[in-house]
Amino acid sequence: MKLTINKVLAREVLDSRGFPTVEVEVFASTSSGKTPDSSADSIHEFRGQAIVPSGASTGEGEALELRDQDKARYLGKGVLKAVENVRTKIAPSIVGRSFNSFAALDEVLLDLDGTENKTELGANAILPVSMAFARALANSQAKPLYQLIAETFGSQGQTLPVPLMNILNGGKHADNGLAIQEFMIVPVGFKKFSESLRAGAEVFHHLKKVLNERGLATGVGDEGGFAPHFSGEKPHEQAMQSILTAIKLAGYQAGRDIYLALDCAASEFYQGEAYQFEGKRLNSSEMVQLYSQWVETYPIISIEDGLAEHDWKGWAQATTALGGKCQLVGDDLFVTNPKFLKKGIEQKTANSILIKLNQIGTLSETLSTMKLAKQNNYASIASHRSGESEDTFIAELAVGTDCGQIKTGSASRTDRIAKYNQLIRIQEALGENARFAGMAAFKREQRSVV
Ligand code: 2PG
Ligand code: MG
Repeated sequence: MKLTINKVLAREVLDSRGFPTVEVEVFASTSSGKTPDSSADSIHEFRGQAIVPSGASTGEGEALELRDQDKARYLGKGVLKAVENVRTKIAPSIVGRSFNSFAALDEVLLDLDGTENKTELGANAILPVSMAFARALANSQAKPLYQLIAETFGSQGQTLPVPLMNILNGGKHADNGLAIQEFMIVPVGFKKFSESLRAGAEVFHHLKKVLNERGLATGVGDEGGFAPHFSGEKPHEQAMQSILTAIKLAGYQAGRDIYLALDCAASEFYQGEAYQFEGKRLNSSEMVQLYSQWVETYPIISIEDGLAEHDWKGWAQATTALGGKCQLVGDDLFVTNPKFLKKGIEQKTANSILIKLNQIGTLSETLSTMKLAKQNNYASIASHRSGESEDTFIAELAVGTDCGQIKTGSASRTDRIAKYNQLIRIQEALGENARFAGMAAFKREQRSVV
């Protein structure tokens, strides 16, 4: 059944860092509902709402995030131009029109923009419309969003993802001198999502005690993880050691129940063809050697952006050395864009991709990238941005595509917890059909190929 768009509202709201972002509401009705003689009551109007997130360590190839650059407002970060683009360019082109899928609406949005990187309208104008319409469509069909996504993607929509929980923050998300941006725990060895989440939260609380006892700060960074300033030698290993201690104190076994994962966001410390790391300048092979040592020493299951986005040679070395042992995730490298993912597949670079809707700009394109990943046995990880909101779209995306992994921050800050809580609700709604991805999500041979 087609859904006719009646009204599109857009407004500037704030993200989790207190900077502006765009919220959109779409109001639509089923075309059969509106007959000339129907009473007001029989017209079924459906609503969808969405807020776009915003990154700090962004990849160069990301779709454009349109900012006003007016220093008098929000330090230049206002999004009134993007809001205006929704109101005056997008809304007039879609209001009154009917669509039977979100792909059909997305096509119109893409045509309207007409540029490769959404530079005409801004991805932060296009994406919230795409997301909000998908929600309105799911509502009109009286089904949860994850189910609509599953039907479109051709999946079952019953897999609760393993959370990759960023409990120790560094890089651009903290001011603590750690080059590596994210130290995550990955509670895989559990039967249910809620048990995995519980383990992760317990480790987070124990980590607070571990840091407290060492006299280290326990304030949290952008993604809700602690951001302590480790002094002395090898601060990155101190970070991993502290997490291992917390896992033990929480009563879990590292390397069985819970693993570690890193997002190095290495483009951020790559300067003049070298990695500025713990006071040294390391070349790509030295960086790969360091990761190899770490993978031998620590139960690391996944490394994201271990090399900079333009260092494809370094990425190739890393994939040869570590690709068989560890999940290697391209974030800034692939920017959720099929063009870059194809290059990675052709060159056998990395073996997984981070999925961020706002890097590419529509739900349909996001699903195409995930499809390409699946067909080539690359794992997809549904991901938040460091600037988030109460919007829980990525929880629906993770379950809907059965991708098996979600990266959505630590066990604190409501912007992060909102996604976990939505997954708990979905787990309950799925009842006996709910599956937890567990270790299978990290095993190439166990991931089903489309
Ligand atoms: C990342 C993300 C999310 P940002 O690098 O993976 O954790 O950070 O949104 O700042 O790009
Ligand atoms: Mg990243």
